[in-house]
Amino acid sequence: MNRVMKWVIGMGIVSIVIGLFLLLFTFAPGNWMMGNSSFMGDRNDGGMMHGNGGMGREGTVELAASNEPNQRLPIPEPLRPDRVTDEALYYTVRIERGEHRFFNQGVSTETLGYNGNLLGPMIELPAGKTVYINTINQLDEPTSFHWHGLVIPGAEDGGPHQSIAPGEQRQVRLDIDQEPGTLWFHPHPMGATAEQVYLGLAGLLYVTDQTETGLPNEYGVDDIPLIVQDRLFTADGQLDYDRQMNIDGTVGDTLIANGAINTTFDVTTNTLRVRLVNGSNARNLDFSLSNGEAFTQIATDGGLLDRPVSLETLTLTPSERADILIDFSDLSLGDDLALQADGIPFTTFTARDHIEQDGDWTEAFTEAPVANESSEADRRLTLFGMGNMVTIDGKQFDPDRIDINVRQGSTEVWEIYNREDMMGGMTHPFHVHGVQFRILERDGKPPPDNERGWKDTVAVAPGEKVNIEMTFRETGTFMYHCHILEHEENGMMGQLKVD
Ligand SMILES: [Cu+2]
Repeated sequence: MNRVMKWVIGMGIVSIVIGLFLLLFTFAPGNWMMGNSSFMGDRNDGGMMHGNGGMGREGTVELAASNEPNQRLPIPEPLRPDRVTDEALYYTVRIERGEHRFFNQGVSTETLGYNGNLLGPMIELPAGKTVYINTINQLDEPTSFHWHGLVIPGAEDGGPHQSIAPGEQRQVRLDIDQEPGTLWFHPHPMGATAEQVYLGLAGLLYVTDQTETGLPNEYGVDDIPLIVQDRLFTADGQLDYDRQMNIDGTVGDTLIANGAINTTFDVTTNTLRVRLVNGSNARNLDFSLSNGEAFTQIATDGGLLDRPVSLETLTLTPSERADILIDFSDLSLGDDLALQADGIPFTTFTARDHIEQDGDWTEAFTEAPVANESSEADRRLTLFGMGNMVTIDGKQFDPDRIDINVRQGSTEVWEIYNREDMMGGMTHPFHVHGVQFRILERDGKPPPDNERGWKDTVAVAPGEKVNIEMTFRETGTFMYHCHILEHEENGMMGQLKVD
């Protein structure tokens, strides 16, 4: 063997050793952090979740299938009004500490909830009515009640300026005047939003009206909500926000639907309407059916789409919603079909009956589509950064600074630009309080068909420019921010004042 050959073989061996070492180094922490989500080594030691740099960010913790036994999907109870008059409904919502059993065996998890241990009731808000909600804070820390997606004055909006001290209560007045849709409510206090949501605070708001659309609308039967969230549990089954927190968005390996793991639902009709809410702190969720078949999206954040859209995959970023219809008419009785997020099934539907529903839901979409016509931007906003260094227009949130002033009744087009950083950047779900908007353009092109409806949150990918158009009907101070809750907390938020 000549020297050249020896050198080649030698270098080959060295490369293999280095390669093996790199492989081990790359995958060992991954395996250590993945695995099965039901009982759960404590995978957080060593600070792997903190400051994960450019390493995939939201992908730091992968979703994993859970081997928890199946359980029935909890359906949040509709909240009974304390009182109803011809013009008004009166509700009471209290925030309280609780305990919830996520796991078949083992411990209770310490949680937060609205009128209960976890999540909250479904609050019906009939269009045209005034709704008074007595909000009570039974925690030992400040909170607020933010009505996400409602078009209401800034003073009722429940942003960081409407903090409620421990033991205090406050009545809000909500005049409901917008399209029927699936909205939600959650806390929004300075510095504690992400943790309070993570521990369980999220509830449903259904704006309703009397229009007969033919769409499935029997709550809990052929029309069900699905608040989908990812969570990471400690070895003793707790949600420990301080340890699990990630400055670029806290993510988990376990999917919960309406607060439960591996849920099942019996379908007794041909068509099931599912109102999806991505209630995660930070994770984008790609929804699909386990049989690969298409489903039909009929609504966006704030109301029905102009036209129903057939999709095999639907991505929702944190706080985005979508109503979808799933067709069970081709399934045999007893057949299962699972809804999955990022390929991980989390709710299994079983065809139990094939009852034909009344009405023809396609008639809900007979109106002419609203033109999402492009027009010149009135303002340009730039989202930038990651971790603690997230900014909008180079600034971090200051509660004493108004960033944008607009006139009541004015209509504006905002261009939202997500400027890439050296690592490429990440998608920011951009949310504006107190309005519903239309997406006019994505990078100069019309939005996809399933975004042609009312929106209050829009995903903006790295490098992308999205134009949205909105009319400011209500006065007051409103937030606009990234709905990755940790980015919001880190200052990726501005204030808009409408006079
Ligand atoms: Cu963000």
